[in-house]
Amino acid sequence: MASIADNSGNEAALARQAAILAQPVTAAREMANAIRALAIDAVEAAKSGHPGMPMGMADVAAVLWTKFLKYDAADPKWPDRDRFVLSAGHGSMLLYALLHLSGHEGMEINDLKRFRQLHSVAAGHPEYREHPAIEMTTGPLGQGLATAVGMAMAERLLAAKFGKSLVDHRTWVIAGDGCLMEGVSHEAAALAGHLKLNKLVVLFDDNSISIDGGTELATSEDPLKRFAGYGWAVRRIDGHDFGQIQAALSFATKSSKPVIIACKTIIGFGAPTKAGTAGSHGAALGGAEAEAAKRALGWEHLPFVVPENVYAPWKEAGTRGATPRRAWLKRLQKHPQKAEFERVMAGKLPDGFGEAMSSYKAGLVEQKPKLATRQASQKVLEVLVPAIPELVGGSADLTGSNLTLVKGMAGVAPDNFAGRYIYYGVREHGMAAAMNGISLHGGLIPYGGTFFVFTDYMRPSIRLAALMGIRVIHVLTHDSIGLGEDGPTHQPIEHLASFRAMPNVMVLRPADAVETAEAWELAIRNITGPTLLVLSRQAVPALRDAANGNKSARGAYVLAEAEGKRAATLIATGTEVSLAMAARATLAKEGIQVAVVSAPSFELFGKQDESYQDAVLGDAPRIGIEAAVGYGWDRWLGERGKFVGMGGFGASAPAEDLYEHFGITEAAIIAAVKMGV
Ligand SMILES: Cc1ncc(C[n+]2csc(CCOP(=O)(O)OP(=O)(O)O)c2C)c(N)n1
Ligand SMILES: [Mg+2]
Repeated sequence: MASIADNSGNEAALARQAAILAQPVTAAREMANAIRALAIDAVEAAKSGHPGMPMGMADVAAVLWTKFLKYDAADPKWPDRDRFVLSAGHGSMLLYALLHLSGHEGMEINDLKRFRQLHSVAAGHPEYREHPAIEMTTGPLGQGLATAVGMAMAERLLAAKFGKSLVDHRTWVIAGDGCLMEGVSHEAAALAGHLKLNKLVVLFDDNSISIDGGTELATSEDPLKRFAGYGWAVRRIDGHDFGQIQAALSFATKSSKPVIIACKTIIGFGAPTKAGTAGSHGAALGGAEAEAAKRALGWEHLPFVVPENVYAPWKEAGTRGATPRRAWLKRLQKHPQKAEFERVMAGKLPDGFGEAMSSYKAGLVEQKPKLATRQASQKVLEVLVPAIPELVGGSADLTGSNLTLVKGMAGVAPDNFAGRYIYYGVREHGMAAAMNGISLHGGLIPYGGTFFVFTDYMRPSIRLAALMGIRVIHVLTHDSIGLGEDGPTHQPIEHLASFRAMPNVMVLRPADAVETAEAWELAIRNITGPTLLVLSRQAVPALRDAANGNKSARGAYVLAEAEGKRAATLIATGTEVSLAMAARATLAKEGIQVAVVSAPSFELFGKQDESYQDAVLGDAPRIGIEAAVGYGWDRWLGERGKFVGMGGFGASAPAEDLYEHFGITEAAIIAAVKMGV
């Protein structure tokens, strides 16, 4: 079969293509050809990009966007629109062409001419926020499909709450061979099948080609059998036969299960020599091949020119949703839950949330509970869950350890979306992607739990959340060697450092119950990116005397000032803050006065002005204390600083023995202070 540098072996595809092209060009094909031509032209102009996928899927996409997808180009944020996710994000020109042709403002022909250029809305891969009709950022294969599962879940959850008259839409996905090979799509598809998300439809670009060549180089599976096993309805069609496409999409809208339609297509459809080969996947066709492709398609127009008779039906398709949208607006006006619906869709928090938190924190200062911060988190949830009805929780099969479930939260089940708690199963990656989808859909705030170490299984989705700037909250317990006996496989060591290195991720490692409440407040209010709540398995004493305001909001603060001039500043996070406090007390008895800084969030501290940072960090020698690797601490410790923490992987033993073994002790802190005095 063909490999990337080799266009041979595509005789069968070329023969099939020739037979299709021998037929007269119908109006429907011409509308699809507009997509192909724009994709060819934009990729030629940029001298980079992926023409093959848009050319292959143009027919399917055209039927979807002209006959089935519910949208109104005049209002791409209409809450009850169908969601369209291009999971095969490399085919971005397909989406840009669709948006342009259907008359979306802000995706003009000049934008397409600037495909892949700096500040163009038509970026290399679709980017959320570049255009209001781009539902999410895609490009890392599989993420789109898995995120779409979350969108479809959100639709069901909101429909259960507000009724079908306000919430009744589908989620459509275009995914390729690559998306279906990626593990995350397996997790997500299994969850979707279990939950019977029947308004989710995946259009599989079944072209049997990826970058290295024919997919038979690497896979022998029948994905439809796999999806059928997950509980999906499956169909196989010729992706260039308009009758079959229409029939399959119609079938999809009547299914009681999620639907996957394998659309047998020819990658690069129309290209005279490169069609059906990996050669059309990810490079400009080249002048001669591009010209010949357009000729073969019967498209005789200059680059970037679409004739009026093709624009007109496309624009009409873009307004198909105007009447249903107006009817929906009328229903909204009369709906008894109008105000609540608008509030949650706008992402605004309910009145009273702030007061509920203030009185809860005041109680903590009184009671001074000794709790693991994961337990403290559960106590916060007991306040938040009733106060914020749009919170939707869950865990990847560690509910009893993450303590993510509180009273009054029913589980979500295939036939019951009135619940608020999702049993994601042992699917961390699928969970993180689905949480992104729930957040992107709007109307809900997702949180989900697992062990901190297993963020390794979720990193690609967390990174996308950071890139898109969306609110998702990860409850990550068992945050260090402090988890003890489960040993080094379960003990996160480098995870704090690695997420601190990831832009736009708010990492919070609270030290006691008050800081945990503050961390949750910050997470709920962080609407511009994901928040990681990094929580302990083991108990910590209460450290705070006052809880007015939110000290954690500045990232780091002086928890206990030195009595007099500082001999040193101890900077610690999470469970190690109480260790620093103990060392401070012992040193004071010896007449050595040190300050303790609690630093729950490096990101937030990094955003403070220099004068605040300087005042907190002080001039005395600094000692960092954290049961993790010291990577990244230099920024706060300076040249004379010392670090008390981990140098490598942990071990299996009771937590106290491990702290002793790895030298994260009061004695070690005291010794470090004395070396500097
Ligand atoms: C997670 C991930 N791995 C690798 C890539 C690089 N990549 C982009 S497209 C592609 C091949 C995808 O094949 P397919 O989905 O069949 O797309 P087609 O070639 O049919 O357009 C690869 C490996 C990626 N974008 N994401
Ligand atoms: Mg493919």
